[in-house]
Amino acid sequence: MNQDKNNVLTEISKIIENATNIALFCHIRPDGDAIGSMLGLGWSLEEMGKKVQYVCPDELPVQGWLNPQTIGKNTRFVKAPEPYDCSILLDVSTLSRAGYFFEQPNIGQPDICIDHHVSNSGDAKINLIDPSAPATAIIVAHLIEELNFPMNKEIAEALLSGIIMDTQGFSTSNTNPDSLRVTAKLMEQGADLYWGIQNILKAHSLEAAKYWHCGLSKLETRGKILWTVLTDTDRERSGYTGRDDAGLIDYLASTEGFLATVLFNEQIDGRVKISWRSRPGVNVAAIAEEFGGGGHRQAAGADVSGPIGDVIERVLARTENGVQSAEQ
Ligand SMILES: [Mn+2]
Repeated sequence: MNQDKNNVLTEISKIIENATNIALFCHIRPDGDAIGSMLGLGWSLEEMGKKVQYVCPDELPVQGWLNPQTIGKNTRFVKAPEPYDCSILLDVSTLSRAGYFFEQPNIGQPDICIDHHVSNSGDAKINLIDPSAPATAIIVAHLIEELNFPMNKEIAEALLSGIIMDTQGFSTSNTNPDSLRVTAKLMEQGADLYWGIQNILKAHSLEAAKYWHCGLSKLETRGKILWTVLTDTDRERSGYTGRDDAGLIDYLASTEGFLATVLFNEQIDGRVKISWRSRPGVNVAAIAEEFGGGGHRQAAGADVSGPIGDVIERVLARTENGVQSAEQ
């Protein structure tokens, strides 16, 4: 480990040691890694006797995350925190991704940010960022080990759930030996890999299957781009209650013959949530950033306001551009 990272860990250790009431924040429209990282770190801090607030500024996803109740834990999520003496952002690439909370006046800078997004803007006082980690949960697992924080089966299970989701069951191009080493250690603590893959990654409802049907029936192509759209009507028709894509983008991304996949997901507030997936060589994080979003080279997202037809046209044109320059 380099000296910089050692300094950052020492700082984090000092801040946490002096704190009694810690607010953890994940990002809007949280995913399995955001929640798993928050729960894993939070439960470890609770073992140390800290009061922990689990701030999730948005609706919890319908699927693809570890619900504490399923492993016998009774953890409560809140939309906004009560007063705290230390704040930690997890899996949050920029402050606006933490929701409206930090946009209010007199809130101040968050104390710590732990993240793996290549687009992270370093908005906290102390930033522990590792873009080579396929999941924020992996960085948290290292932090817990290196600072000798408490670890147990539930903490390991929460962290493993984040790793499983962000690596799509160890199948993404950024899955590296370290992810597998960390996973092996979490399994030695009692985390159940098979349970996680079946119940967090693969499980879905009948409504989700019907919702997929809506998206699949509208599949379109533009050159080497595969794309589709999910609308509010699709949600109503299928009975799917989530505002996400129920994981459809990751299925579409494996379609042979395409370099990029785009999914447009109409939201109730007039915005369109866009998800990109790409083959190595096409950097969709760079494209997403131009639309105010961010993410990883092979998986990125953005929220764009405007009539859905206009948004689709602008985004596809820009993506086509990215795909063409990768082909040259
Ligand atoms: Mn993540």
